[in-house]
Amino acid sequence: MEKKKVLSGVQSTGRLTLGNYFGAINNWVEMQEEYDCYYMIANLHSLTVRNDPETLKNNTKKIIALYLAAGLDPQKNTLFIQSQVKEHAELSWILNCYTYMGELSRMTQFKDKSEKHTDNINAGLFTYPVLMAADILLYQADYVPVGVDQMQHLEITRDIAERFNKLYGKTFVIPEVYLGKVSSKIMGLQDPTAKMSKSATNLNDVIFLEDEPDLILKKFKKAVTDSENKVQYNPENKPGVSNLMQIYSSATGSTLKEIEKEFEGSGYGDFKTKVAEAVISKLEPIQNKYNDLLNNQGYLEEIYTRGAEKARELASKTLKDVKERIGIL
Ligand code: ATP
Ligand code: LTN
Repeated sequence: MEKKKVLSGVQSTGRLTLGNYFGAINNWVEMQEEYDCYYMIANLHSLTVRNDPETLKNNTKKIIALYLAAGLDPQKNTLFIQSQVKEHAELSWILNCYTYMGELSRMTQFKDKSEKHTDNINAGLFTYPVLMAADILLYQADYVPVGVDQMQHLEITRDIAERFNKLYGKTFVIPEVYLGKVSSKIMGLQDPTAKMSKSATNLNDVIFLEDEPDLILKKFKKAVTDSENKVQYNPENKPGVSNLMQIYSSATGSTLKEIEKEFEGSGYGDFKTKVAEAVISKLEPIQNKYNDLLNNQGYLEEIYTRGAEKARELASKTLKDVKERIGIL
């Protein structure tokens, strides 16, 4: 039987965080045996905020290196850069004409980002979910592994696909969101009520995947908790500790119940050190491999060039079908 298809991606804006890793990339690694996976770097999506061109180029390559370092096998997965498969931009235009202003203006990411970048509320920021829908629908993806913050974008993708299918007959597979077991949302260390975000202004709020062990330990030591000194999962009343438990669970594989047991009677100081140590040992091999890969740019280029060729085979087929159905010569 043909394997089910999976597509996902991360933007190449800024440095990747522990949230990106536990919320997205780590789950992808688990899917590579069972599914036919396409993982891209959403560099066109990155243009919705201002970037320095050289930095954007470097970030794009860094993410490919990180995909490989995290354990994505280039033989088993198609790893590619969004801009190198022209069909994304082309389908995105077409789908724009099947998407309503009303539904786009309900997107919380658009509202958040336009509040953050008041000097640059560009049209791309508004139509961002349509490009994301094109990314997914081009590959007829059955599953899309993302963090919970992207669920709304998945919903609109499904709505667009269903609308199109109703008008022209079954063209697109209707994709489903695929959430990881625990860490579909890692919160900030300083503000555990908001997601850990690479664009955070307080650097102590975020663990970057490139952070050195000493810095990781320091950031965890400073993490906001509460005055109870009791390691117990209760996201509503104890958001800081609950978030640290989630992180520990992702790093070690222990369940939340097991963690409560493990730290029964011990204070937050000890717990925070253990969380930091678990994260450091999870990241260390990845960081080593990542640094090696960055020194081998030729290899990276080979991977993403081959990936784009493979991705184009499927993307061009879908786009051709779409054009025929709507009467575009
Ligand atoms: P920003 O924080 O600037 O909005 P982002 O990190 O959310 O950016 P992407 O890099 O495109 O944006 O996200 C890539 C993937 O990482 C998505 O699947 C997203 O859901 C996931 N992700 C990002 N932050 C977190 C988090 N704190 N917890 C869980 N998953 C996350
Ligand atoms: N918007 C996503 C990144 C992204 C994506 C995609 C995720 C762009 N295209 C297609 C899954 C499928 C985000 O995580 N911020």
